[in-house]
Amino acid sequence: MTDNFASTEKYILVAVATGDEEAAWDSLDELEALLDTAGGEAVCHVVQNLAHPDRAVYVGKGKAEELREMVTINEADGIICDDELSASQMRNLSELTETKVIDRTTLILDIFAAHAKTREGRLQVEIAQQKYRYARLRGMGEALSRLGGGIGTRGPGETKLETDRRVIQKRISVLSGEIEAMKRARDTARKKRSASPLPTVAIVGYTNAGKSTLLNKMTGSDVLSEDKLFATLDPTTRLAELPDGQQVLFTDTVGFINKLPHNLVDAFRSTLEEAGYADIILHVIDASDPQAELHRRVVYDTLRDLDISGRPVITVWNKADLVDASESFRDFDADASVRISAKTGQGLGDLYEAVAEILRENRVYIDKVIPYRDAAAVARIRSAGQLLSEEYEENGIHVRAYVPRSLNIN
Ligand SMILES: Nc1nc2c(ncn2[C@@H]2O[C@H](COP(=O)(O)OP(=O)(O)OP(=O)(O)O)[C@@H](O)[C@H]2O)c(=O)[nH]1
Ligand SMILES: [Mg+2]
Repeated sequence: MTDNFASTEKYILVAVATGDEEAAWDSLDELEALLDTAGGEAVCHVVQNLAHPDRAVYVGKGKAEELREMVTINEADGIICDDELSASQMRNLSELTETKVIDRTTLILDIFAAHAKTREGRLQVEIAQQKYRYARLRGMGEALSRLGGGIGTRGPGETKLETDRRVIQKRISVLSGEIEAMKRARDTARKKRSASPLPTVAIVGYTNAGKSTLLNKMTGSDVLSEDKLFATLDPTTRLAELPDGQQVLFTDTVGFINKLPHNLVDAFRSTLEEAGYADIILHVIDASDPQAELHRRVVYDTLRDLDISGRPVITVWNKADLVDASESFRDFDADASVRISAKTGQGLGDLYEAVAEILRENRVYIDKVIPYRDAAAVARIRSAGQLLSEEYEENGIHVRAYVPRSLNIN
């Protein structure tokens, strides 16, 4: 990702604490991880306590003055603020500090732009970027030209981000049309799949929790997993077999983060909707992260924003190899809770058992003779359910099995 730059860009990270100062420092650590993922480097963290962010400048004027000096002393390329800024805040802060100002949203969008691989992912990121720019171009003035190139100005693929509002508006409507068409195609594909349904499990969670590592461990695949934020953007589905022989489809999804830009939630709504159709949601949490409880809440809030509810949830406390065995982890909002290490494989048996148990509850027992002309139904039972016995009788195949309710074997 740093290929575009001759040298690493350096930034001063700034947050306004409106209550819990500790939380503001923690959030800056996360902002630094985001910047690191984007290929930049943080030179220092600054927190200002205010009743609320300054409407005109974000920080107080005096603090802006200090920041200007800090930029000079540290030879920083700019300032990154830990909230989403309005156009005028960005312009004013940029004028007062005489440097480039980026907000948390722009930084996240920049990472998404670099990590989007599929056509749909790229469209989704671009539409979020264009909407963000559209809402701000008019008020940004000088601040926009200060942005120049580098972090905060990169679009997905070859796309150059536009600076003309009319052009942007047209582009947004073209992109929306394409995304809508893809959504229709996906709906059709889902309907087809449900003719022979395997149970599906959606893996969700905070970014860097270990979702992709878990998918790889369970299904022997090699989805990119790394110690970077938002390594995964595009959903990947893989088949796994539970110890009882039941086949299940697992889908790895994009991670969530605190203060996830609304435009991004909206843009990814259609791919994340898939999770809403899953039989089970696996909510992966990095149990070794001191912020695990905050992450847990952010994930539930984001799922609610996406209207994903009413599915059974298994909370997966991951990275157990990094936490003390005596520590206890619970999630009273979940239907089940397991402790695992996706890295070592510890606890995977419990996870499979929890999945199998929920699937069993979703199951009906059948004991019937299926006419020979419907023999295809037996194949469906074999792949989607658990075939206990089959006997070839005069009138057909006598089957005893557990099948998903959705299979509709009559
Ligand atoms: N020690 C330890 N590290 C783990 C474990 N699971 C994942 N990791 C590490 O955590 C980092 C993030 O893992 P990923 O699987 O990429 O996380 P993700 O949830 O898919 O992250 P995004 O796709 O970026 O949202 C990687 O460096 C993994 O090696 C675990 O059980 N123990
Ligand atoms: Mg991932």
